[in-house]
Amino acid sequence: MKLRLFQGLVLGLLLTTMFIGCAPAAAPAITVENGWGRPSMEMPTAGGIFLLIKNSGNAADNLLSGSSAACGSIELHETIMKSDGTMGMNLMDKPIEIPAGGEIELKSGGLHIMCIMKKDDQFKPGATIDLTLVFEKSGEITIPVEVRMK
Ligand SMILES: [Cu+2]
Repeated sequence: MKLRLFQGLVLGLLLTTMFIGCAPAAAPAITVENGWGRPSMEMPTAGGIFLLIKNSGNAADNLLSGSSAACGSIELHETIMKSDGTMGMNLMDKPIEIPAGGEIELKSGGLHIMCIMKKDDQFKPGATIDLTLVFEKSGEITIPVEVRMK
């Protein structure tokens, strides 16, 4: 009887150890691809930046903000239909969520990044600029952004 109890304790301890050892903490795994930018037709001092964010991890992450030496500031925008039927854009009032195991495409006519007060000597077709994105959990990720007209 005593041996049985001991064996049970050892087995329980072993299983507990295995469980803790095998359960990875939930975390996002973010990669950013296909970054490119285009000078804005409507706003001479701005440029649009488009890219694909993938999350192969098992927890969501949020894109909070960004920065680039080629821009005075970086804003997260969404494209909206205005009440008069024309398209416009809004500054996002919340972060862009990248779901676990999912991806978010920032594209012309949808969610996108705006380079505000672009530096014309850097943000010009043919140039490649560095863009740093700031994620809530993954921290800073810097990618190259090729500037072109289309
Ligand atoms: Cu915009």
